[in-house]
Amino acid sequence: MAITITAFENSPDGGRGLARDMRVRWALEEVGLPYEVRLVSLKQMKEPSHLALHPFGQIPTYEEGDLALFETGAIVFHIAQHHKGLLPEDENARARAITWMFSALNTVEPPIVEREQSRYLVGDRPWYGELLPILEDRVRVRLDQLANRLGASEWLDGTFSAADLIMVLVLRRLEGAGILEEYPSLSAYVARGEARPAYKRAFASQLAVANHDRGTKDAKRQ
Ligand code: GTB
Repeated sequence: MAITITAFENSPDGGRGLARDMRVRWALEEVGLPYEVRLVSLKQMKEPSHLALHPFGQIPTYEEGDLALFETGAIVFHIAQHHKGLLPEDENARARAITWMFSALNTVEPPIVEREQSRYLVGDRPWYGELLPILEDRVRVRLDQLANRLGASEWLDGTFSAADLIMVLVLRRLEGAGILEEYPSLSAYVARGEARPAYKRAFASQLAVANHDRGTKDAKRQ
């Protein structure tokens, strides 16, 4: 069944793999499923046809036959449930991997996004200089705990799983913050994820959108 996902027409990160469609692209690449990408503008995301797919007017969405999904956690889980390679076969190991998926999304990601968003939301307030270190310390609390649990292991629980895929991309959201670098084991964990061939294919396909866009703009300027 053909799969179509949506992604930013103009990703604010210039295609550096930080937008959440990267999670879906990477999962599809890991299990070897081909997919189409429909690019949408910020305006189109708020129009009825996109809102019918995504009630919150965001990307990514996932269409497969008459099934339409939103929320990257659910999409990656759906892919992992139906194709080998992203969740262990053993029932308990599978349940633990799913637990880690939820913890990446519900426990580790929120303080990271809170810190990042604070600059856009209140970066111009006189007290922002006091708030930022507080938010950064909230991130460090989670990274300390995660690094303790990961120890010298390669992946969160045995072999690579959908949980690592999501956790690696959640940690990548710290790019430029100068915090992840305080945790050599977590930096190495992210690097291991980025070294996977499926990650590289997903990253290249997201970057190609931005490069194509730049090429088109350059051609128009000439
Ligand atoms: N919980 C949802 C999920 O996991 O699917 C969240 C989806 C979401 O946040 N989508 C964002 C979106 O559509 C794009 S990924 N935003 C537009 C809107 O809400 O109107 C968030 C994102 C965007 C850009 C960067 N970047 O450029 O670095 C990183 C992450």
